[in-house]
Amino acid sequence: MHLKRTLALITVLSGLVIVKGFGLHASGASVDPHRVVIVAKRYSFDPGTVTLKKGEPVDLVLQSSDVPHGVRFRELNVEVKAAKGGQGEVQFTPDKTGDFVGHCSVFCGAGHGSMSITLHVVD
Ligand SMILES: [Cu+2]
Repeated sequence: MHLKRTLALITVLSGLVIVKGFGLHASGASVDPHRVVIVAKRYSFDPGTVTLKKGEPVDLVLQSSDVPHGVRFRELNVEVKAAKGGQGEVQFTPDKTGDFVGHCSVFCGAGHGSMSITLHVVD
């Protein structure tokens, strides 16, 4: 009996979440992905932490202010590279919450190994 009731409640609640999700998309002011610009320079990314929403498309722009750099989030299967003084762009939609550490994916010198950035993906 209790299990049945719990299941019914879960069904109702997940229905609400789905409706709410559609509502948000339908009423969204913009369909453009959220644009996030990250500046890379020896040996850091600015900003060092970026907060994203799970399920929300993002346009990640990497700009280099010196030598070529890249950033790779292995767990999210996302990578973007920027040429010397240039920029690169990648679109993706985070599909899980958590903290994902990205590392520079183009060797850029002595401090290359310590170049990292954290993506904070929230619900
Ligand atoms: Cu590097």
